[in-house]
Amino acid sequence: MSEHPALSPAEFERALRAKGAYYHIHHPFHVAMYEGRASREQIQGWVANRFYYQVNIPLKDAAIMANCPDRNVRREWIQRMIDHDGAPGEDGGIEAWLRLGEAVGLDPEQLRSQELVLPGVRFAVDAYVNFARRASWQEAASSSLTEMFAPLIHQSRLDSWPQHYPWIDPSGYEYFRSRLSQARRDVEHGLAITLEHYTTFEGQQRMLEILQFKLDILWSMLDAMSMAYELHRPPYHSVTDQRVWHRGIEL
Ligand code: AHQ
Repeated sequence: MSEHPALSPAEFERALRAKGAYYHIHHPFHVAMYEGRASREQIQGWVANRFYYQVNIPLKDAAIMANCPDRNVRREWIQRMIDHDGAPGEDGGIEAWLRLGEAVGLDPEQLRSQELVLPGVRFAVDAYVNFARRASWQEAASSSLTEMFAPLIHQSRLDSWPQHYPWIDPSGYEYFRSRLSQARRDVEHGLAITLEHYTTFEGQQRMLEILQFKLDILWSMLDAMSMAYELHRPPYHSVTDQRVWHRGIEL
């Protein structure tokens, strides 16, 4: 039996929201973006690397669905996959992200090839998907709650990019607009699951640890991008000035 009483739902939610202090909105790479100090290469690199995160979100959500025996939860959770993959014959968030890629001057095929994805970004995103595959569906569902802070970050892009980056085609901002309402709806569902599932002090501490894990994922993605596009130390920079990825062997 725990020596600490469980936090009340209001106290627990306050503790979750306090983690916003570590949200990647505060990462210097993002701050430079809103302040208009990001280079074209930094913005293009961010879009190309975040594409890997976006195409993996449906895999993460499918893993949660596969582990969840609760039909009512699945019926609601499936909307997240549809938001990104698109309903059959319809565009979804992944197409919107490809349009963001074109808007910043990237070829959609280059995004789809994932050749610009940095190892550090790949490792962070894969850690998220693999966590969702092996964790309980409740733990994996609650790890999405970094989106409590997401509407603010999407709105800050909509507010700042047009004035700072007139070279970006404004049609590319559709994805950020779509997430303002989708994220709020998803957080309501994820928070309800979280407040219901973690009812002991230990469980609540575990959830805060999981949320910190997810915050670490988002932060370290930007660390990899900072090394490559701000500090000009991309992977293997000390042994070649070429971008390194496995192209297949020329026979
Ligand atoms: O575009 C984002 C998105 O679709 C999701 C899904 C959600 C999850 O299931 O973990 N998290 C998330 C996030 C998206 N955009 C990020 C951004 O900064 O643009 C924020 C990120 C999140 O806060 O977890």
